[in-house]
Amino acid sequence: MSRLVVVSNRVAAITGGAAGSQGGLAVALTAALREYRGLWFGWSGEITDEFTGQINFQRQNGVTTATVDLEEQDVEEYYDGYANRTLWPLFHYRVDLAEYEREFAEGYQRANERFADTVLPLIEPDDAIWVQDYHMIPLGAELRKRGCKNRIGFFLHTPWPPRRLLLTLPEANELVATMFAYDVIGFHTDEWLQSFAEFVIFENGGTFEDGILRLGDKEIRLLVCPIGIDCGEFASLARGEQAQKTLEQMRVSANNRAMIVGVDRLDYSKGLEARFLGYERFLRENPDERKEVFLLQIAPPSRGTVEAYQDIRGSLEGIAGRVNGAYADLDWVPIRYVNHGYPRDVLAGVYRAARIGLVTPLRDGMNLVAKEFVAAQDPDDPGVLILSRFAGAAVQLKDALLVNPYSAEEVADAIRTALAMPREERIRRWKAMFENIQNEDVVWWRQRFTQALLGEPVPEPEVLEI
Ligand code: ADQ
Repeated sequence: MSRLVVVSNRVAAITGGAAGSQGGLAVALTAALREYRGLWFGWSGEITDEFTGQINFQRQNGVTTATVDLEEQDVEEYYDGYANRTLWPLFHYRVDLAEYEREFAEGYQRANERFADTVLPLIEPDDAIWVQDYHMIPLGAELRKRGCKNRIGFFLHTPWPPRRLLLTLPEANELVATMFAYDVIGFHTDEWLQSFAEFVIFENGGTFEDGILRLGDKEIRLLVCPIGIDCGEFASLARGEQAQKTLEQMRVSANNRAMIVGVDRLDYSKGLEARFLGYERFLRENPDERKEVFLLQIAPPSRGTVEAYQDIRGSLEGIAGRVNGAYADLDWVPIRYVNHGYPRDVLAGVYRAARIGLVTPLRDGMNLVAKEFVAAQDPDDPGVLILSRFAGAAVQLKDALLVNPYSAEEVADAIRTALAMPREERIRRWKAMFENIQNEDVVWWRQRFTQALLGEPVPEPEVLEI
């Protein structure tokens, strides 16, 4: 292979991997690109009056990025529209929130054609191409239409919904058919992979055996490839100076109370309303323990132009206000609700200061916060992870307290159990989870995918089912 070409909706700023600045995915892809002298292509995030296809190249820390501006209609229909109002809710089982508009589907197709036109001249015959996520599902097919013979892989960062749900999408079959252009398709869990295979076999025929989906003369490798974090880096971040400072601050402000922490983008898939209700139930049912705890929820707003995201913001403020109104005292507020992001080293300190990490998405492809929480703990006195069964991460992190996030009772019970958990049990559970996060880290993830993309044999991961 001469090079790796990564295509994704947005291209991360390549900062050279300085601790505290980059997210895990950016670190992972940057490292892969460095190893394979790569190119990273995507939308610049800028909007122009008319699409020109002009590429802006930048060379940073050994990686070349190539970005293109989009026109306003593309952003409205492709990004805000089909990606965030149609596919995101549908892929997270929220058919009630999914908006099915022909303009969105057309804009999505058009933007993908434009991406294909723009990136095609940059591709050399031996390059392997790695397309990322639900914004770009038809990109591989568009490249094939333009004569691209390279190996092309696709990785989905979200869940893949059951067939019955996916069929509510008017162009479900056409969209899925575009995926037959890929050589490899990767999912975080076997559950998402099986849903995809079932859809294809039911709707199109074909077989799925030994990781290979066969459709006529087409062969597509379906790969379980759970994303990890840079565990070593995050753990050392949590021991670093800034994290220690944050930890001390949190300890002082906690005033001997146990901190429960939640960190999520403000998104309906993350189960924040149900989480607040579960915590409220804990407060109601445990009057003696009430003032022994507080919940810190950090949730920076995202996708603010989409109505569902404005609604969830209002609703959460309502619940937090009600809970605080009902239970707060002169010296205690039960929910601290913070609406902005923090640098990763501060976040690491917050995780380490917490007695409980409360990670309860209603549906999540993986969920990296759960892994970061574990990586940041003090091995001698670790906090307890309460994790939704419906996050991809639950497959690997079986030693968390797994809960049904829809059940306020289960969430309340898990909080009580976590608070009472003896240190030996906390250590035992933490060790098992840390080991997994260390072994199946972000380097493992990208190597696994790139191996499959290059047609090399890839062993199945150890744990496949919950
Ligand atoms: P997301 O839905 O964004 O990712 P997640 O995996 O939890 O969810 O990653 C969020 C990242 O943002 C984490 O690294 C976290 O530290 C960071 N973050 C969140 N809130 C923050 C805050 N307040 N301040 C600073 N940083 C914050 C999508 C899928 C997931 C999948 C990932 C990767 O929805 O299921 O795990 O992609 O594939």
